[in-house]
Amino acid sequence: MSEKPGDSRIGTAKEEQLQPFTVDNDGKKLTTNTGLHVAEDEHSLKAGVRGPTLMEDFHFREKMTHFDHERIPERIVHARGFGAHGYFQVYKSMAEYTEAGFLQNPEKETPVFVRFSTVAGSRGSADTVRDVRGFAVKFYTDEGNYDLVGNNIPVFFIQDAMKFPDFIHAVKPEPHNEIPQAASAHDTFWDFVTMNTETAHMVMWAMSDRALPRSFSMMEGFGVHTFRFINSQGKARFVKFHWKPVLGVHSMVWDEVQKLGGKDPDFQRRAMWEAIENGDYPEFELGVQLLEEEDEFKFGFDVLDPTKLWPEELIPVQIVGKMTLNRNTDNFFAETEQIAFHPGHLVKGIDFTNDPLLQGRLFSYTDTQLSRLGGPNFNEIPINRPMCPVHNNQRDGMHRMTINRGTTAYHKNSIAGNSPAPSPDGYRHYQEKVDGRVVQERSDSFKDHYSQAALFWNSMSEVEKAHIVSAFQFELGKVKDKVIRQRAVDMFANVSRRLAAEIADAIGATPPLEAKGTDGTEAAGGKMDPGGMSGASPALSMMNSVKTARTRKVAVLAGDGFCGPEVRATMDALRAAGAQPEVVSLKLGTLSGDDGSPLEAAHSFLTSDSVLFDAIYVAGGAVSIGTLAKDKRAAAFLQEAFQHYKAIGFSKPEEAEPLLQLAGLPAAGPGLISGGDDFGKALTEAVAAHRHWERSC
Ligand code: HDE
Repeated sequence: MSEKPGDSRIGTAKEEQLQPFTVDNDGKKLTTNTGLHVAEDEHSLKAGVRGPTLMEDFHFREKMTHFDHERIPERIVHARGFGAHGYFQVYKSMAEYTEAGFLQNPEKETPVFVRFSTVAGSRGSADTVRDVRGFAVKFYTDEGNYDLVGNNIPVFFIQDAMKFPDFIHAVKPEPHNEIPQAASAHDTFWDFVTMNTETAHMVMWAMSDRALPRSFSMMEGFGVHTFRFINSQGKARFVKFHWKPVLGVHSMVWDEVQKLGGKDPDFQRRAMWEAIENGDYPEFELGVQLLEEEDEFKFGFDVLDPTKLWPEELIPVQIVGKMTLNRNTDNFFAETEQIAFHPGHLVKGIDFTNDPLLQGRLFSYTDTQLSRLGGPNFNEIPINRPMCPVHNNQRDGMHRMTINRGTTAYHKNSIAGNSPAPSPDGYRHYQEKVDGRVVQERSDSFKDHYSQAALFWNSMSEVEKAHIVSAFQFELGKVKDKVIRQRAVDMFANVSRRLAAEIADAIGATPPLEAKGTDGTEAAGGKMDPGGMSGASPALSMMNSVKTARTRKVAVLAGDGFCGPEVRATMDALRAAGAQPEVVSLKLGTLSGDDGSPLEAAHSFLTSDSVLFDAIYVAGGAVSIGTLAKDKRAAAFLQEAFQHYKAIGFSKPEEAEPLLQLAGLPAAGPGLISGGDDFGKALTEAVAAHRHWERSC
């Protein structure tokens, strides 16, 4: 059982299953892999103290051999990831729609393991790069493992799996010099985008702040493809899956994520690890959009096209349950690295559709595990084992763990009474009627590449639009080939002429003809009817998301002589709202307040940085502020937080004046909280607001 701080739960069934495989070395004697106690682990066996090393030193050889083979191939995509354990509970039975056992009983807790990831970067790349985030969930249900292998963006770049290797080759570092790492701002990516215009919609998302999430627990998840729910009467409906973060959907700004890449490349994994250790468990509600089969052709887009979303205003998202991540891994490699997801790991009551992207994934995921995990027995690795019994006639292969008894390994047999036998209530594929010629073509219904890209653009607030424009300007500004740059401008003029004109202006390209600064309604040439929408889907903007101070980190800038009562009251108010105030000072150690009270400085200006925090509170007390006002690093801390639209609090403007002056900051303005009777409450609200975009920086 877990006894980690913050883990209030007794432990999950999965944890119990993993228990026999975990090993604790505390107080144990060192052994070889065959269990022999070892007397020497620092000096290899030599012929004389200065002589050659001897082959017969089996402990040295075993130690070195194992080390030489420690690495396995990293994932081709989604190599950089981070995982945690948790559980899922449905709010009410979904029996009307699906037979899936884990969606029936609100009392039932189904263990899960979730792995979040970036896509393009290698395993050691930075967490905060501009990229899509993977959102893969393995449900260890009583009826077998179910994997919902999704992303934090509801659509994908391409429509057919055939193009996936090409797309990934284009976004990965260029092959001749392996540059740039974990970035799409280079020629081959934009060449691919502009030569394959089905990418338009997803590229709009990738250039938006959705690709810069504040944390894993503040991003949405999407199954992307259309799946099927099937109930016990055999009735099927189309379904799209959504994960909605309880903390709301929030992102960072570009300058901030770039700095974080250097200041703390582990920023997001550290945040999730610490949140779980602190008992601030990341929570996500599961939502479904359901569509009757007879409504399949009712919309202006093809419901099987993975570059299209179903606007929530047309097909509402029903919230059906919640996932809570409450336990960190014991071992990154054994759990997070070895977990093997596969969209084809299904349970009864859920099936695929003919989405051609999904169909190709069904082959790829098992195939890739064969080389990544070294053979066909990867489902026997503890993290991948189902919670229910496994009985079949599959045998042998590299790394086989199971010791199957008996003489038969075939079906049908009479020797073992024909067991294991298929059961009539087992999984059956949905009996969809299929009709057509064998062709290598794309359906005409997949050929509109711009309407939903324009829908996305039109749904953004002005702040979000401005961020999208500068993302394009940056990315295309890094493209060396002027022809590709121009093609991008011309392509995105189909989404919005204003967008294209603003991109062109920054990258030395020719603006699209008739650049009038209009929105996508005009640009899409009358095709703006993604299913009866008026041209905008408010659900796509992050501006109206849930706002809370929970888990937000607040830097408390203080020196000796801080105002004890004020600092205690303010930090208490922040903590009461779930925020985490942490003291930053000139150096580490214990500070002394004007009333003699102690305050532990957990960080110094050397070990910390403004980008690691969501907000700043300048502790009151003239002496403390006077000390800070002599240190340019304190001013830089404030300036940067101001430029990143973060809340900044100081209780007395006149007292804070010297520091504000050094930082060149105004004493009043959006997100600048000062004075007032209920300073702690006002600051907490400003922290909860996430960012103060009204501020002009
Ligand atoms: Fe993946 N994808 N993918 N993908 N994908 C992999 O599988 C692939 C796609 C996604 O944390 C690989 O085990 C193809 C869409 C996630 O371990 C590989 C196609 C979506 C993860 C693979 C797609 C995803 C992967 C690499 C187009 C969102 C990480 C290692 C047909 C719905 C899972 C591995 C984890 C990983 C193939 C497109 C999500 C190579 C062929 C669309 C979250 O098999």
